[in-house]
Amino acid sequence: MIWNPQRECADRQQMQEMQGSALQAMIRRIYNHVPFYRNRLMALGIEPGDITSVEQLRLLPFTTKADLRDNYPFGLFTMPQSEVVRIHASSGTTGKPTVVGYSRADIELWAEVVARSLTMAGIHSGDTIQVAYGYGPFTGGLGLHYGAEKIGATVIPISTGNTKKQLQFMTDFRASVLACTPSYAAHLGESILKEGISPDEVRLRIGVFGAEPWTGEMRREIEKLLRIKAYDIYGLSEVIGPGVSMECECQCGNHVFEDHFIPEIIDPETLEVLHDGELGELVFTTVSKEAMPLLRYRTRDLTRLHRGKCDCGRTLVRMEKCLGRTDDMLIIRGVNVFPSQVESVLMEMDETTPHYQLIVRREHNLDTLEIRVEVDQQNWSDSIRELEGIRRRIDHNIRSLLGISATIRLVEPYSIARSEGKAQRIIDERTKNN
Ligand code: DLL
Repeated sequence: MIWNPQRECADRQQMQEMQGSALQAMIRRIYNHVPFYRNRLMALGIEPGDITSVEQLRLLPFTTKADLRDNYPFGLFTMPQSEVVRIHASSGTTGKPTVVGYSRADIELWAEVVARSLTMAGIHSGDTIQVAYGYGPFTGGLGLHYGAEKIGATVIPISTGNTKKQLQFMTDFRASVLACTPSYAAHLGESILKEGISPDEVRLRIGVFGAEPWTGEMRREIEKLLRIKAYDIYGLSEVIGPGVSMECECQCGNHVFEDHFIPEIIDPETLEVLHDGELGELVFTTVSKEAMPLLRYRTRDLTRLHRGKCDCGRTLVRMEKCLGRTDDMLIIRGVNVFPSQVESVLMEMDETTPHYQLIVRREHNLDTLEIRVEVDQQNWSDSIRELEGIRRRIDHNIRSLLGISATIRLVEPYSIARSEGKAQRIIDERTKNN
């Protein structure tokens, strides 16, 4: 089933027309109500009436996370507080949080795109959805919640944490869908085994996982652990939250809800717009949000876009699974590496669990990498020779597949802290050393 076939299956020309007129209205809105944007546009000699088609998007200025910080907390809002019905915030690693405001129509739009997302994964009113994303300023919990209610599913708003209770609700209330981060899904999967719960008591059939990068190999690992089909949901608070893009049953990339969020891929250095199929930084323009629209917002996420009809019937542009964030790229002896590439190598191996950490240090101006890999219970042995064999194999695979050398450190089962939200996979000690 397709939630909104008129929008999700529109032909390219119809889509561009929709985008063009929505963009025009959005430019007028930010020009009239947000001094930051008015100044930017005026500096380029652009007036609202000048922008009539989506092709002109590339003439417009970018918005960055720094711009959001500079206008903290409400400087980019287009409306008075009396019309803003919700505020979310994402806690950055440094400094002030990023604040996002929603009008009543924005909340409705959000529920619509999450309803589309859930429907895309084959979820319907007969499902019971355990929402184990955090409820609070983080957009995961409430975002999934409203979308799940919109499709008429039964929601278990359990939020994150308290793994024992998660398992009790999952089995007693017969949850058929689990929504949480992939790392927490992996943890719940291993906890089911650890608690000795019979797989027949778990009725899950679908997982809706996102909020952090995860590889195809991790997907297979989680699917095996939970005996489900796992789908990728992508989003970011600045744009709306979860529901910016979602995988359909063909699983050939995430369909972007481009009637509301227009994606572009740019070269992060030259800022030039790249062609479909080229890897670069994902940029979004929100054309229908009211309270805090964003013009060409640089996400720092790296991916590629693909157009062309999908077997599911949707024509919405697809984005590949994110390779990582520009700020997470490591340069190990001249080779560019993303943590997700390391994850692919580790998850291909049978002896490891889905829990690992990368410790990055800088020595003599070069990044060095230590990989902490948790060995599973079955393969954790007292024999140094056996463990050394596993270590050597990981070392060999990392070297031959990624072309980098790293220090591999095996650690015992359950020794890496489990995350309930976004996993902290990278421990960056570079700033301390410099
Ligand atoms: O993580 C929103 C969300 C909640 C998405 C629940 C999906 C599910 P933020 O906290 O603002 O919002 O973080 C956004 O997380 O720029 C990506 O770097 C990363 N991210 C989100 N989804 C995915 C995904 C939420 N499916 C940032 N794959 C984004 C890879 C993802 N990275």
